[in-house]
Amino acid sequence: MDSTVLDTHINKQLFGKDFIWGVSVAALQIEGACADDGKGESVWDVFSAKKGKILNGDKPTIACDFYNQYEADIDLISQLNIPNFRFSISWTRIFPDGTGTVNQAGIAYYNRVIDYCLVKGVEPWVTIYHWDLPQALELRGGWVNREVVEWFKGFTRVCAEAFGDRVKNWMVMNEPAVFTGAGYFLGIHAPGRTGLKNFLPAIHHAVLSIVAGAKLLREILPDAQIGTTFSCSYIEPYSDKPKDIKAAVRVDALVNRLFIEPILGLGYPVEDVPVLKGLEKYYQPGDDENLKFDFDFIGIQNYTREIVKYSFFTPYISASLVKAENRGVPLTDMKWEVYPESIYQMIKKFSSYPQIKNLYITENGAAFPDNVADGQVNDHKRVAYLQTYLQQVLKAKNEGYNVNGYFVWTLTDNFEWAEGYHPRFGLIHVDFETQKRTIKSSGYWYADFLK
Ligand code: GCO
Repeated sequence: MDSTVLDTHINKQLFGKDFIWGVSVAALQIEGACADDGKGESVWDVFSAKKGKILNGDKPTIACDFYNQYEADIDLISQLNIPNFRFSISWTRIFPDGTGTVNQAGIAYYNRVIDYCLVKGVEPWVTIYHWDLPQALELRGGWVNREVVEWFKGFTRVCAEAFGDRVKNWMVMNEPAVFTGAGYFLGIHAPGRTGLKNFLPAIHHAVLSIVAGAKLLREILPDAQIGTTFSCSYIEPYSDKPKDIKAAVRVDALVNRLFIEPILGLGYPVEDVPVLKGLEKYYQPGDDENLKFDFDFIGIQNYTREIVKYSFFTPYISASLVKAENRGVPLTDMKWEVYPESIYQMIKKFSSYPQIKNLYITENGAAFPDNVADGQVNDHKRVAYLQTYLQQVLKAKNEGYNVNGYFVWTLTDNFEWAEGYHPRFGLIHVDFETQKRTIKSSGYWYADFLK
């Protein structure tokens, strides 16, 4: 990376006064209180209780105890001058069994969170689904069962009707590629299923649900801003060899195009990933219309890039990733390459779809091994990461690409899915024994930047 870029000043004004600044979290990763006040079990509660699934046997049972400490944490958001807070709704707090009877204590809890945000001048941005499917629904087939579309609509309707008078910004679903890929193909995330017979129907039912949820939100809340969020990584071939270049095209289709393209009316990227032809089996008449929605915004979430090479032995896509740890590049604690240009390339890529009206970066951030010393956490690597990625966002914006907001992942250190509590992504350090919060240097930096 060009070191002169590091020296250039970066300030909020350069992004314009309408640019949206925020911070993102997800219910399962922070709330804890996993069986309190009538909450039902999610697939993550069940998956994390199984041996060997989560690093160090960690569980989301207590997490950051946000359920009980939300006021203090929202105070911290306001203290850090962060105007927008993106969080998700736990499906099993609202419907302990996924469908059927509404748990009023769950509604009351999110009302308290939303109301407290508004008292503190923090705008709530709600993600309806961030991966914590009710276990009762998983037992009925989960994302593999087409009925999930109706279950999801039921959940969406209750959220819209309960919170829509105060919540103006909605994201239907978080990163479908990750919960279907890791949860229904690789089996490394909840519910731990594997193979195409789970993966393909989960993909199709996720797209149908995103669109059905969005249509319902628009119907119930015609003035709301409606979006949905996707993970994306800049994909580059390992060499100039045609085999590597083609392998990179396939991985790019799977990682970056699989969900956005049907939603924009372009269909699944079947030409580049022929195994996706198997999706046809799950189609029903009229589905083409039910795969499309005209979103007000698309959230993209970028952390890194991947280098791809041809691999004879990898089934379905004949491609493999060249691990960042073997490439001698700077790494985060997730062993992801620090590569700021990735976010620029992803903004460019998603901006190139004329159907997308507005892009926000709904997640970007990094895990580093942070320690508290003398009451301080000097996480200069995270500060540099955020600054250099933001410079690339600014570059894209200045070149006329359609990016209008940025949310840091994440507020506090939290439960990082299969990696447990080990990777620390927060602007605020959490001592998980005592629940003590310590604002890191990056938190102070963001506060100063946003002042
Ligand atoms: C995701 C999720 C977050 C993660 C974050 C870091 O993007 O995977 O939205 O829940 O914690 O991305 O891996």
